[in-house]
Amino acid sequence: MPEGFEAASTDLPSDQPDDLTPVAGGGLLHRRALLKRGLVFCSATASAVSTAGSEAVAASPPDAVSDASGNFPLWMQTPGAPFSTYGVPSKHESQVVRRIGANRLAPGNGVSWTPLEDLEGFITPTGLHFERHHNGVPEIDPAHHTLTIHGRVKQPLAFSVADLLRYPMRSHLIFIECGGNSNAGWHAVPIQRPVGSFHGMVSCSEWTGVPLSLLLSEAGVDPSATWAIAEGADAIAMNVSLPVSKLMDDCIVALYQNGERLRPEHGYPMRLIAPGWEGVLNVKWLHRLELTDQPVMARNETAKYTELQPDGRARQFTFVMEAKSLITSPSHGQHLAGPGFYEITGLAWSGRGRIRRVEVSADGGKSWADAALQDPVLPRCLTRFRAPWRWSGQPAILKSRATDESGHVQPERKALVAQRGTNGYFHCNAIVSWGVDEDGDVMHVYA
Ligand SMILES: Nc1nc2c(c(=O)[nH]1)N[C@H]1C(S)=C(S)[C@@H](COP(=O)(O)O)O[C@H]1N2
Ligand SMILES: [Mo]
Repeated sequence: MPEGFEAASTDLPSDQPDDLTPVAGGGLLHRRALLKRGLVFCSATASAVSTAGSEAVAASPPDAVSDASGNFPLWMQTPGAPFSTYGVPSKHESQVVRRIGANRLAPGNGVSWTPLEDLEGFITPTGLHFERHHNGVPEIDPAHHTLTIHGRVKQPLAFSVADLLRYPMRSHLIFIECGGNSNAGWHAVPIQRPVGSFHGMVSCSEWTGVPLSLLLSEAGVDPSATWAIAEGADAIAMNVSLPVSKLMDDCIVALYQNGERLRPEHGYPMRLIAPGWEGVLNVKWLHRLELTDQPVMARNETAKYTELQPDGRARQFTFVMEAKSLITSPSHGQHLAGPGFYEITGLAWSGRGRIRRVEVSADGGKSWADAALQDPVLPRCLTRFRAPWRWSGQPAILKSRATDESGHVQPERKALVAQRGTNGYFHCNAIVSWGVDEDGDVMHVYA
């Protein structure tokens, strides 16, 4: 444990007044404080708009449905809009979109980032799940798409979409994170962008499909088959190698995302899901799995997605995404309206399993307090954490630090850089620091 560590007590009786006593430096309060007492953030009801339309109406006196002068808002004076066949967000939320960073000359090669700072909970709405394509989104006719399993198998098999839809399925509620997520963390100077625009290559969905172990067993895996080459049906025929043991363990051929059939940008009609492993292994538009006795040494496991270390050698096949966390609020670009109570909240995840603990610091890492982990805390899934904080109005530095059930502790940036140098580009899981200045403006800092 680092110097100055001061864990929050977990066993205060629920009505202890101590909940509002700081448990760490910089004004961090016990994680239960916001749950135990109401804190008035909103303006008094006399000036507030009516509460009609919410559950509160039934319990409120009749005059609470209109404002103080007895007027109803426009939307209470005419019938509402009719039904829609497929819902879309409110027009008042139209600024909540993926931010695109693509190659100007090849606009299908690039990224679109999840706006993490605008979202709550832990599920990413499908339309905001980040995208990473190496050569655009193919328009696949599902009637003419098959998944072929061949190579070191007893009998090669080809599965149509209709075939796969007849198999028993299972769901994984998991994150997918690109190995290149957060790579601006390697820059010498902290990048000043909203959190989603440099950490937003992580998203969380429910993926449903056919366990690969079923399909491989049908084809009959030859004992000499230790690796498989997975290839997509995009115009780059993107391919990677995975150990057969992972495919047999928990991989699925996903056909559904968040309950509906995959969207084209996420692999329609089928993709590989490799829980907890780096994004590139989750091959989209999957059409071929070739079992072999060695990796194929494709571009995406040699020239890319390997990490040059200080000793001149490169790490390769760094499959697992290590424990990581970040505070999404307050975060870069946000503004604190004034001293007082705030809920610090963010996301934590690990490719090795469940998040066991998230600590937050409001004094640049001198002292730490345990954040509350919001249920559910699932393996290899985003976990939402929360910590109450009383900002004094003085400059503060906020950090979060995740520990997973394997015992991996998210490293400080300095320690990670000392270990790996700055040429690695991938797998940056360093602690993220946000500086709050005396005006309440929040910036990305290295601290
Ligand atoms: N066929 C194919 N599969 C692919 C890619 C691709 O370009 N082509 N990109 C990979 C990378 S690098 C990542 S991070 C994930 C992103 O998945 P998503 O776009 O559904 O978020 O898909 C992977 N699968
Ligand atoms: Mo990726």
